[in-house]
Amino acid sequence: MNAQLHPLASNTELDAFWMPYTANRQFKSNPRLLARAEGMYYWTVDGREVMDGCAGLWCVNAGHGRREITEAVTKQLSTMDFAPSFQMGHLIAFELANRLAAIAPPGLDRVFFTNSGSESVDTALKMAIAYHRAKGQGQKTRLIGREKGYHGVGFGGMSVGGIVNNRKIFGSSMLPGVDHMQHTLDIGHNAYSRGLPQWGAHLANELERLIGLHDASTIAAVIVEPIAGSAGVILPPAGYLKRLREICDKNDILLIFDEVITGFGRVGKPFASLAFDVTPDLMTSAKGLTNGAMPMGAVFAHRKIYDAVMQAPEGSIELFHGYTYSAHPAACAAALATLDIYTKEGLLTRAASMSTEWENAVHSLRGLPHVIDIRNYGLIGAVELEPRAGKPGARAFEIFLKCFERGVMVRQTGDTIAMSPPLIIDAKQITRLVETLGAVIRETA
Ligand code: PXG
Repeated sequence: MNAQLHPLASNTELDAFWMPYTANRQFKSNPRLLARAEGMYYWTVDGREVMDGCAGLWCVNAGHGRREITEAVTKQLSTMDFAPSFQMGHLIAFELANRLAAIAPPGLDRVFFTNSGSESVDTALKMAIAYHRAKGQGQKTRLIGREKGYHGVGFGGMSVGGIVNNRKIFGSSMLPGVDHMQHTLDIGHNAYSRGLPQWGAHLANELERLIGLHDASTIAAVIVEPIAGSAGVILPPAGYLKRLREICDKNDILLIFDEVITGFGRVGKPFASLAFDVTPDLMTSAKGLTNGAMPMGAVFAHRKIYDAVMQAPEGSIELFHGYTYSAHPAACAAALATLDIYTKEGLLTRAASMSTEWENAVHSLRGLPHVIDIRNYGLIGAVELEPRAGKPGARAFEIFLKCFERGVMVRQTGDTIAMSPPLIIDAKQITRLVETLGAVIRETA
């Protein structure tokens, strides 16, 4: 299962780079090195074409190598490379915030810039706490996440997250005052659901149990991914998110949607909140915001949150929070060019028109050896495999490696293979992606 190597790789010293979320030793003994990207494809250092079935890491929604973005960033860097956003401003940051507010879910028209999804999450959690304090409810600080949730790797995001491998070694360093609802993956009831599963809206009532335990007066916010990505594509049962919204409203608890992967067209609307018709109070984003071309995140806050925090004394800094690179000019330029492409090419809604074709393709893998569930929504698909006895994740990892050798890039997480192609994918490319995965599954013991 050796992915083909370029002679360059063996000359390259690979030890110094401690790679993120990577089996470093496995990788360095057999590296998969990418060198170039265009449209739907990567090319490896040895010139092999690999179809991108993951939009990089769920971020390159308009496909690779978009000249408009390169040109906008280049122009911005040569005009003004950096400008502070602390007590200073530059115009395209305001322009970008306005453009984002215009496509945001209703009311979420105040935008705070970060550099990643993890920073967006920690920012949103802090905003929730700051909001209640500004309203004279400083005791509302507790945060509720969900099992199998992924909210990045900051201490806040890790604490509200619910993926055990991300948490267990950091044990007692988690934020205090965090609790978790149960997740919504139930293969017993919902295997092979097409789109949203019909069973499980009642799982949202778990929030009432936690309110019963902690009391609403101690809880600031609930954070969930509308569709969980990292844990292997977990969909909200029909009606589940609405029910969460109702319970939050009844108890003056803020609802945060982490839309880092679902934002910017992945589910057929600009945001999952719009697709599911449930409006959160805070919404995190990153990834597709710049088509992955520059690191950038954004938190969308409901105006009521901004207005409450703005009650601070005149002339004082209202929220003691921000990043050196918040609203970095080059990132703003990339985001503006990206939004232009999304608008011009209809990419924020294209996943809706491709979703039936995508759904049929992904579900055609049903019945293959070891496949136990298939899930899809928008241009997201996942195939769940039965784990090998005593070796969780091994089968899916082998499938990931073989797919890469055969020229398609998919993502493996646990025993799930996830796909989230660039939103420009066409019917023939869908067929090639899914058929390659199918052939590899068929021949993997
Ligand atoms: N929230 C969510 C919902 C995410 O999916 C983050 C926060 C953190 O974003 P940053 O930019 O700090 O990495 C994420 C990141 C995968 C995969 O294949 C998913 C992510 C990252 C890498 C791989 O599922 N999500």
